[in-house]
Amino acid sequence: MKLAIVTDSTAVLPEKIKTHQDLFVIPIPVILDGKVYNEDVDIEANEYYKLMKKSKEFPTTSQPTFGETLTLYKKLKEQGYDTILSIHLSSGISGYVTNLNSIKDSVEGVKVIPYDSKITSMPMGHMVEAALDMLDAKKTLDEILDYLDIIRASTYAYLIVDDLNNLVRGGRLTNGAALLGGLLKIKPVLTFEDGKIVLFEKIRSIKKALRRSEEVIGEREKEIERPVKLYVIHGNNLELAKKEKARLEKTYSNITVEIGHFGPVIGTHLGEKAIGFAICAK
Ligand code: MYR
Repeated sequence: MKLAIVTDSTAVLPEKIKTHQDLFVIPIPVILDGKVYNEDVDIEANEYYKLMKKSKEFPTTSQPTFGETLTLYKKLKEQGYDTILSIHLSSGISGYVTNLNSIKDSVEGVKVIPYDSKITSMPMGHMVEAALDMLDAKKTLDEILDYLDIIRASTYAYLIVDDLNNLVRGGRLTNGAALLGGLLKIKPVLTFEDGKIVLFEKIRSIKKALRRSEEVIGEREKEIERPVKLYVIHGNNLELAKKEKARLEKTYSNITVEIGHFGPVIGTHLGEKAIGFAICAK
């Protein structure tokens, strides 16, 4: 088997794997004032948040086209790959990974396995890293998939957004319409449930929402019963992310916290200043 790992640009990848020879990243487009930018190819987070502030229209995202995806898969066949594990953002927030099922048999002689990470961002980056580490350790495809399932089943994320408007308007908050009017001004903690973003708890201040997220992370850490990865992820809010990292490392002194940022695609849906906490098995 010659296995390629494909992911999309919403994965936050550890530096050490970015140049791995068997890793390929498909960019997700963001559309701002009528202009299409491919994430991490045409635009990166810092510039995007500046443009977003000035934009006249509400920004949106779209899925990579079948054409682009097939072009990549065919290129991988030409490079000698016979198996492609395509690890992507949750089917609960984008139709992309589900849609891949309709093209997975289009490249003759290549087995394509679309894998729904049920999450995105740093925990998805960790899944990609784990898959590559196992590939390097000559593990079988089934062993890799089994391990990805373990990480996926142990992944929890909690989000606090500065303004719920982006999530509700972009349609990524399940039952979001029901919250309109009532919750837009408060700071609820959101979570992922079966890959979808849902309300976790209604909380009225950012401070309380942060303290509640820190607490619930500790509860999840006990449940996971394995060494964990813990992430603080921010949308142009590095100072807050650093404070949260320090607080978490003080409270859970056995865990190292990694900081990352939400890129343009996730930034479009969470808005600027969002902060996320994610925990999963190592
Ligand atoms: C598409 O338009 O289908 C592609 C991109 C959809 C991205 C939706 C992002 C929602 C916010 C996710 C927050 C993740 C925090 C860990």
